[in-house]
Amino acid sequence: MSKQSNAIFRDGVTLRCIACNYTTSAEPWLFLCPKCGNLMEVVMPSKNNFSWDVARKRRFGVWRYRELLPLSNDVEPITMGEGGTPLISVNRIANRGVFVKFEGANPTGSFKDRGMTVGITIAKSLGVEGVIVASTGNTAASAAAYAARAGLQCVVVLPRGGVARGKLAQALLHGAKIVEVDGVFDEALEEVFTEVVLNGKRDLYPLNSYNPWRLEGQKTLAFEIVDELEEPPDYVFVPVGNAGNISAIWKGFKELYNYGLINRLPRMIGVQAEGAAPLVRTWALKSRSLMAIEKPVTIASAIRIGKPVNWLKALKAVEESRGTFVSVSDEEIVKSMKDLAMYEGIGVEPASAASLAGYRKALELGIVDRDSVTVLVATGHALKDPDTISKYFSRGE
Ligand code: AN7
Repeated sequence: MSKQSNAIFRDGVTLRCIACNYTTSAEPWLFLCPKCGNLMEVVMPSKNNFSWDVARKRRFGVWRYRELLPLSNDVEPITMGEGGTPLISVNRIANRGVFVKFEGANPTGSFKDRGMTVGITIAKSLGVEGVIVASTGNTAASAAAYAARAGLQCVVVLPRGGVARGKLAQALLHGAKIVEVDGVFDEALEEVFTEVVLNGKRDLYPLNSYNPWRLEGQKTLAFEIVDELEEPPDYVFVPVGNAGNISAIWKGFKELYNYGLINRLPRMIGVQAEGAAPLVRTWALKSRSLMAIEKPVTIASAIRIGKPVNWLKALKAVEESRGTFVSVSDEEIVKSMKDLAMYEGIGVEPASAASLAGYRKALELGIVDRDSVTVLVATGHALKDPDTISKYFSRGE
């Protein structure tokens, strides 16, 4: 290792188990609790000198919130100006007060860049040869690009035939080594997890979302929403696959609240596709173990995931925020994708349209009301998945 790992992190940052609360020092390679085997989360110091006024003089994006991130100030980030995405009002398809946070505007076209700038910065400081991820596509595209920028190798493990064409093209373009697995994403993740986490291989740093450090970058999505609206919204709708993002966004809001930077919290609504809805099932049955889906099916390939690794984090996020999980059909996803595109000019990939579809479902079910301030997180760009567009959209006459 080229550097003492504790020099990477801000003083006072620790890791805590999400199940048994076992707490230990900040450590880049600790992903599972040594006591009970559950996932770890990053705990920020109890005091923070972050100020909106100081931060707002910096470029809008992930690193604007530097004091709220766990990396020490003298670590030089590997960055492409990720984050700083537009919050777009969608008054033609919804009431005033409903906004789309368009994550397709990130450097590689998805929210994954927020986490990758932090994850790759850590990998670079560790002096490893490269990084490895299992992915439904966007994590692979993002890891490949940021690894290239950092001069690191990148290995991506993908479900064969399960990755949208634009994402696969990005992984190729940035020179990642592509390994395909026969099976769904869950099997690809299992493979990486066994190799790196359980067998303790340390030449490649794993950047899937069981890595709590990567999720720290993704919590900035909450900071940006508050930064722009100047207060928290009532509801945040997030498409859920491996469930890292909804957990990270909630963590961001909670930290702002704990530091006294906001005085109330939004409700988090997780949206899954009907054929890939393990968390909707687990939530509905009030189960304390995951109701996994063996063969997840949906056109939204990004969230075609049956065993979300962050399931417990996400359940806790939704429970603490007094939110809920809803499922939407592929037809509802396509309809929402069309409406965003044709009435608002916002081009998203299918998984991202799940937020709007979920919002419509929640209105129908009386979970939200039309006049609430609501943010729909549109996680990835339309160009990620050109084949779905060709299949469902006809040429205008
Ligand atoms: C567009 O790239 O899991 O619930 O391997 O690409 O944090 O998993 C992608 C996930 C939503 C779900 N929207 O986020 C991967 C991967 C888009 C995505 C999600 C993904 P999580």
